[in-house]
Amino acid sequence: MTTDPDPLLTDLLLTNLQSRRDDDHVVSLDGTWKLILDPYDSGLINILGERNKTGYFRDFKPRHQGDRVEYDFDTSTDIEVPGDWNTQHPELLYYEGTAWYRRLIEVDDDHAARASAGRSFVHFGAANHTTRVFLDGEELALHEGGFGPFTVEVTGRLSAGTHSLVVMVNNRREPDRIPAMRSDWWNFGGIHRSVELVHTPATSIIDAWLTMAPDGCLTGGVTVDGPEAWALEVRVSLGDEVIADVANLADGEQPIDPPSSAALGFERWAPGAPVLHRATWTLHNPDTGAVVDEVHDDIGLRTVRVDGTTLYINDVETYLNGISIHGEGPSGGSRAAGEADASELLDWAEALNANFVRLAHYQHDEAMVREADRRGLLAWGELPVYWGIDFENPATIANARRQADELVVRDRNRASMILWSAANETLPGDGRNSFITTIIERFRALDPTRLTTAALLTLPTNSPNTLIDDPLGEVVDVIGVNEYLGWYYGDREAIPETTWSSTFNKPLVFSELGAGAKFGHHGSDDEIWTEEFQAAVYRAQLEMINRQSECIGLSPWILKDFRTPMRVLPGIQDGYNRKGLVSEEGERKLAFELLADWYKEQP
Ligand code: GCB
Repeated sequence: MTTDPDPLLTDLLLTNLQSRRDDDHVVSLDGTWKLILDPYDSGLINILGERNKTGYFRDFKPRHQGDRVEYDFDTSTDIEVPGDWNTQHPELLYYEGTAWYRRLIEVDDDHAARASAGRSFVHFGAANHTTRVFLDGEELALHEGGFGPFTVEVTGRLSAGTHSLVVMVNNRREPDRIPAMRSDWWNFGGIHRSVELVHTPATSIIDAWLTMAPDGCLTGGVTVDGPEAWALEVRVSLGDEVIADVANLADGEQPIDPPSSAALGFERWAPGAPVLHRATWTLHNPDTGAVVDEVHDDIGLRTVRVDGTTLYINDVETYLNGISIHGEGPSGGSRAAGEADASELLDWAEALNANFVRLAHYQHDEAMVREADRRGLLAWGELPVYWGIDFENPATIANARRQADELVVRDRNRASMILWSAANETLPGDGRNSFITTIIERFRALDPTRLTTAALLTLPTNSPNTLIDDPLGEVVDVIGVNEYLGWYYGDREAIPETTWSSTFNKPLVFSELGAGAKFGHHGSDDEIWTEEFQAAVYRAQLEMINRQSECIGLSPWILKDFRTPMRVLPGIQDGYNRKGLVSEEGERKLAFELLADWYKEQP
């Protein structure tokens, strides 16, 4: 099925928001919003299938007695943003469909004057899955994808007074979406990350990035937009040093290519030893010296590369002692959001002595990657290209590409981020191969400095010696191996003797392995669902992994038990995948200490 893309489909993304927050140019729209559920989409479409003229997006009030308005945001349910709707109202736990959010924005005279002096944007950290944004009844943007950030321009629309921001969010599973019909995690709906109103000058820096290439040189880019762009330049500084001046700003993104000596005096960022330097991009008029706009970011400098089957960070051979993490908060089984959740999840990763986190299976909250930068943890970022994707559908490919852009453009200033993952457990085939190759090429075009990967569904063949020959191995830089020896297949006793290699002379990461255990459930290590059983699988796996010469690390499945409708075994799963090393409330299972000890012993 091919349809023309909706003209309101947005690909605008304003980055470096932290800088604008520091400078007081951001107004948070988080807090209590109003919510109307709409399983039949009747707030958008009337019975003739046309756009509903009195739809919920109009946020109508009856004007006279007898005026028929069949909804009222003011007296509807409250909902907190950021947050999923499923865990805020018990009756919405399984709700999949449309919900309408409304937030009134009060603009005073000062605020209106400030807005009219430049540009204004509403920035969404993420909303799952398809979002339509309306301001004062007018539709401004459509966004597809449940985990990527997006920005909607509202310049000229914020006069003094009260404005109605209405957001239609739909999380129905559809065959052409990403993810599609099935995933082993909860389909949390709603505006689950922060919403902010951002003010910038009329000509402003839309995106600015700087990172270290594998050869130790700095590289990056800057995008300026606005009527004065042609007359301006961007000065790029690192700490107190000017490292580049960038002109030709009217022509879209411009590269930043400082001389190779530019990075010399700066201490490197390394796993376990994070050092961040302030980078500043100053948009100015080179004739008058007037500063028009400025953004900054705290950036770590490190190199990452592979040579054959070895991974090097700052030219030091590095082993990834990792753990996979879902974007679910540390307690309460709801969608994770913000710094507090990121901090607690990464505390657990550090308690495990991990130096690496696989942020599975979709784009996590930006707070996670920023926190990983501050702590010196390496990270893997991933797209929700998961089971059952419609690989042949051009609209689905276009959507995946946009999601790739959102992930890379948001996170390419982060030293922690070393691997862009295009997919998880996809079945080989021409359509799949070409789809994922397109995504990998997109990653490389946007950011040639990092490595690419995909977690492959790797069933052991020719056991005990598995040879990985999935054609995707040719495309990626690092091969992710999801294997569940001792759980979904294979005898636990045989695990230590198993070998894994590929035909590609590339590093392997054991991106998933594990076993289910209910916290507090004890017994013999042959008794399924006990902590002892899970620990025994880990023991055998670690013995096996120790012997794999092509392996550069592992990210077992998974840090914490997480909600999923696929796991229904009463008394054991109760709606949770139990492969966590900690329970959904953070209680540590035996395998946690076992892995923590093993990581401590690693060089
Ligand atoms: C996998 C998937 C992951 C599942 C896990 C499991 O291979 O990548 O999303 O949750 O297995 O527990 O079965």
